[in-house]
Amino acid sequence: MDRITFEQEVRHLLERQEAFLTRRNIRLESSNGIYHRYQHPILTWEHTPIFWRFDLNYGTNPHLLERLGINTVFNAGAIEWNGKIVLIPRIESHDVKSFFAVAESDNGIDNFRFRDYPITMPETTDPDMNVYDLRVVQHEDGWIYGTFCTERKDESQPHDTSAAIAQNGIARTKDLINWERLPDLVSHSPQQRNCVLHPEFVDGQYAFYTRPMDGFINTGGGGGIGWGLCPDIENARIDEERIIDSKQYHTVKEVKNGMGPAPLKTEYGWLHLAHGVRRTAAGLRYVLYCFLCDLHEPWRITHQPGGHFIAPHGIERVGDVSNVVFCNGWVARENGDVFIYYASSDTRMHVATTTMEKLLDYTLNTPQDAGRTFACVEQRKALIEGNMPVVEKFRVSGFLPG
Ligand code: M1P
Repeated sequence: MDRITFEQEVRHLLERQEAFLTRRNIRLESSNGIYHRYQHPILTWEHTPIFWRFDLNYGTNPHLLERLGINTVFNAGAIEWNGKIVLIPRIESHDVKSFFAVAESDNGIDNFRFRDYPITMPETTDPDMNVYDLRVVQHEDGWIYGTFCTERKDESQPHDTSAAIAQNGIARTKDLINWERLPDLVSHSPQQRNCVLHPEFVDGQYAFYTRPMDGFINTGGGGGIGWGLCPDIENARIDEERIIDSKQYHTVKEVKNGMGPAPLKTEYGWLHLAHGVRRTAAGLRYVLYCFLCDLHEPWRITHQPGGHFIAPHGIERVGDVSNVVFCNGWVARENGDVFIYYASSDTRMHVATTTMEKLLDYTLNTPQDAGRTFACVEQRKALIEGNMPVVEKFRVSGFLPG
């Protein structure tokens, strides 16, 4: 390619991306009345800047080849910051290392744009092999915290090249630009993932939702969402960890579960979004579910609707790890809107929108999992029975066939 063609090609790349980044997202009709999905994913590898991937200098890249590819953009932390919606996703390069970067949008629905540089996340004295799934929490101590998974080789199994140890990394910032890395969370569990900092002090201490695990993939006997207090965030240590939401046979969280984003404070209690995992013949299936905890005893669940809140749908079912939805970021706005940022199949980010009023109605009034088929049929029959007078009216008026 000669220099003039090279420059035209660069311009073409940038123009094409600009058109893609500025396209509008369309709200889809809701199928359940609870939330709306949107036509397009909000973040994908194609949203990452061209200058993160290509060397744009003719002298060193005359064929305009991509030098450092991006594979996927998913599992984003979220926060409303200076009037914008800020997402911090897990960005996975072709080399399968993940990193964090800030993407911002004015409306939280479309036109998300990455800042020029990724986040420089400092290391501890024990360098991370990989970091991912950041939860962003504005804590009442005045800091914004990021808690994330840090993964390192399991040196006790030198011959198993996939043996890894997951622990919870902690960093904090005041401006979402400069991050101070704190020592990793210490707990009695050999592995930790999906740890989330509670936004307020509890009994004067920091409080964490945890997910103790025996192995890197399998949670083993201690599976479930845990809770523990920690007096010092600068040397975070949980001595007593108790399970507050256990995995359970023949439910959406049969194999494992994990906390999603930090809970939202409401007048009825702390509202949570978590993921539950079930084993199927096609592999693991990840769905999202909600529950509410007591305002003054945030470790005590008061309401838990049965079944899933969001499950993979359509194109969401397919990706690098198919049949997965995962959420570690949501934003409750002052006007009552709630934006739920969820990823599908470890590949891309989506938004679903609802209101706090609807979310609370869903969580407070959706029946619990009745436990077994007979009881579930009774539960459904009660719903149908209550509806029959309405159905009859539609039948009499000819709107429904008799
Ligand atoms: O691949 C699905 C998810 O698997 C892990 O989540 P969990 O620890 O709950 O099984 C994480 O690697 C997560 O990033 C990923 O989306």
